Amino acid sequence: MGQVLNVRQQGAIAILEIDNPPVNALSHAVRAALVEALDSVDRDPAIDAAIITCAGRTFVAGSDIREFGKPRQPPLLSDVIDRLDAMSKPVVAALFGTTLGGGLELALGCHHRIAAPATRLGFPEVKLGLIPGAGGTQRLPRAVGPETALTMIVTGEPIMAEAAFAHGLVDELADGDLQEAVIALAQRVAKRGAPRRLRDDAAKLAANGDERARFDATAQALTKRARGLKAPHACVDAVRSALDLPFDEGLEHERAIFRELVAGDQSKAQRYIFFAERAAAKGPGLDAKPRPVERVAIIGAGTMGHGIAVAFADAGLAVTLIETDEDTLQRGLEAVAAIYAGAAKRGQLTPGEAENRRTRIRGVVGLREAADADLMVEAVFEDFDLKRDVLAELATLTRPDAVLATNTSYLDVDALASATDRPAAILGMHFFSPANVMRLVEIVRGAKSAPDVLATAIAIARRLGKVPAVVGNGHGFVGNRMLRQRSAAAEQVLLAGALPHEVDAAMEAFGFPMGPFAVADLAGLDIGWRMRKAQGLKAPIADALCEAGRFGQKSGKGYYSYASGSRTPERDAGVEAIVVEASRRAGITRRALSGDEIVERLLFPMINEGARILEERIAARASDIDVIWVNGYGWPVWRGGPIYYADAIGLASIRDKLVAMAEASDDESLMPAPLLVRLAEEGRTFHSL
Ligand code: 3H9
Repeated sequence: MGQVLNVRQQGAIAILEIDNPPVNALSHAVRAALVEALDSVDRDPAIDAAIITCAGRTFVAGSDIREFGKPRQPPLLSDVIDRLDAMSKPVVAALFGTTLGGGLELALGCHHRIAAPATRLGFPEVKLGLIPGAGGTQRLPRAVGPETALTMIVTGEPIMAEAAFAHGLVDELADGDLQEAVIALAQRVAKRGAPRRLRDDAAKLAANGDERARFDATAQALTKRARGLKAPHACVDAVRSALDLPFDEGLEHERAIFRELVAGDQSKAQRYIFFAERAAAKGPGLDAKPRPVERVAIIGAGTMGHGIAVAFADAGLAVTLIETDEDTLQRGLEAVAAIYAGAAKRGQLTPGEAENRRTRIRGVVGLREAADADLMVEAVFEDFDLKRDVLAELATLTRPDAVLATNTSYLDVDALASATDRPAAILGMHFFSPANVMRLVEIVRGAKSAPDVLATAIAIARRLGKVPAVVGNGHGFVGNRMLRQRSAAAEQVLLAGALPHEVDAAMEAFGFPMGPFAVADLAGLDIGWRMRKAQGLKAPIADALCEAGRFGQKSGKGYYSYASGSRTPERDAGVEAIVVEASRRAGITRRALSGDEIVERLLFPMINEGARILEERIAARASDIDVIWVNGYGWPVWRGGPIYYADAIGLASIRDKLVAMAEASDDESLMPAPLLVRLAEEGRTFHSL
């Protein structure tokens, strides 16, 4: 291991520079070197103050997540911060880049903080199923007040340096050179005598009755959507102890919670997803240099097209949104305006920023307008011939180095590409609706997609703040192919005896934000109906609903009914009669199904399809499937994804249940996939592949 801490001296100031690429995580070597360096700063009479800073692209972005779950090796981060508390000389933190988690705790342990203007500061631990574990929940409320601290810690969202300065989290902003500014600050504070410690500063904590009521209301609002997650509640618990307990007892309470969470199943699953997300766009042929992208054209201003346009505009890119006629274009632009008006109304964006983003999207008529774009995303209606014709025309209009992406949910990307004269420039970018919100993008690798075309799509997806997962070309790719199994199983479960609300309740209890039938109503039932008809397939209940004009929320009724203007599903006796009648016609005697049985019958066929997808190499690794389901389909992150879940249950048990389901329903397609059978026989997991 190279040197992880560079120590140098400038006059009477010691500069401790952490050098642990890529993100200066606080691994054991860094912690040990810091304690040693702080000891020697305190001992050295020639030193008046110290600076903690970092080499590379960022100040410390957190503890080293890879060390969690392994035996703890002292000095711990809390020992480093205790050492800071015990210093006789002031220590100043020079912040830039992403000052996160343990990095922010280290900074809060220092006696002064200065930040470059572009710095982002936050506690993302909650996203790993954790709370800050080295004093963050006790020192942040002392620095910024309980409510701001609570919001930062429970949401995990970072704030910008300017806001941090306004809240008192940093003492100064460095307008010019950070290194010069921090030295000047260190020289000034060196003259002031004993260091100022946050542990001694309770001024912002003095919560009166009103403040306390506001704190409780904020806590309740922030945890409302926590759905099965333990960490958000634990964050509230820890921050509240900053108000209720003396500092050292608060620290002790925080540590106890952290230790419990870090050893628990939820955080383990969430840490697994953290690394899985970073792996999902890596692999052979995926590390080419991306082509530069500044100008983007989106073809089609429908639901997907305008949502994708907003995603690009949100990331600061100029977008040309193209339609075939003025009326359709205007409807798309109105939808864009409505999205930004909503964001401004909810306080997510200032009215000025919302307007800035809206005007980044220029609406025009005619494909020719795409000619100078670096990247085109075709998002026209999901119809093979239409998409083929649009892509073929784009290929003739645009520059030879432009990248052409098709946003398709099911279609054969190779067949689309081969209808153009530039198949190497083409790939799939499958966005999820609403495209400006959902994080997943399936990057569909065509047989001929050039390596730098793939790299460009991956880089741009990251720039949009999305999670790219590279998948192979095959009907429905990964996510929708598995979803189809779940939808078929859901129909079977209704026929067997369950009602829509029972199925939805079971899946929500499992941790999905919405049950499959509520989702179907939201998405619209007619698309699936049309697809089934085209393929000669039948789903007696879903078909009967569509035949009765029940297309979901848009028609005010689907699996549920909806009061005018409401999105709340209500049980509908008419639907329940259709379900019962369908069972009767199929000769099935209806019976009660438990929540557990419903969950197994919906999820195991999906997992089985995942095995086939892995066998066919449509997904390169088991964890890619988990990334897709967590980010695109609402799979509860604390359960780690369907393949992670399958491994946890044990593949032999899933194999046996699938066999039983196949036999009971006389449905061969439910028989366990060869890969699942082989792994189960060998006592292995999907992740061992
Ligand atoms: C914590 O601090 C607990 C404390 O309260 C105290 C405990 C007692 N550790 O994301 P990128 C790797 S919990 C280890 O692609 P970007 C990452 O895997 C932590 N590795 O870059 C990747 O490796 P590879 C709280 C880490 O520029 C590489 O660095 N902090 C860590 O898009 C580049 O990452 C967090 O949760 C880490 N902490 O984004 C912050 N962080 O190249 C987590 C990154 O092999 N990190 N790696 O795939 C992030 O959010 C982003 O990485 C960051 C940079 C925004 C920093």
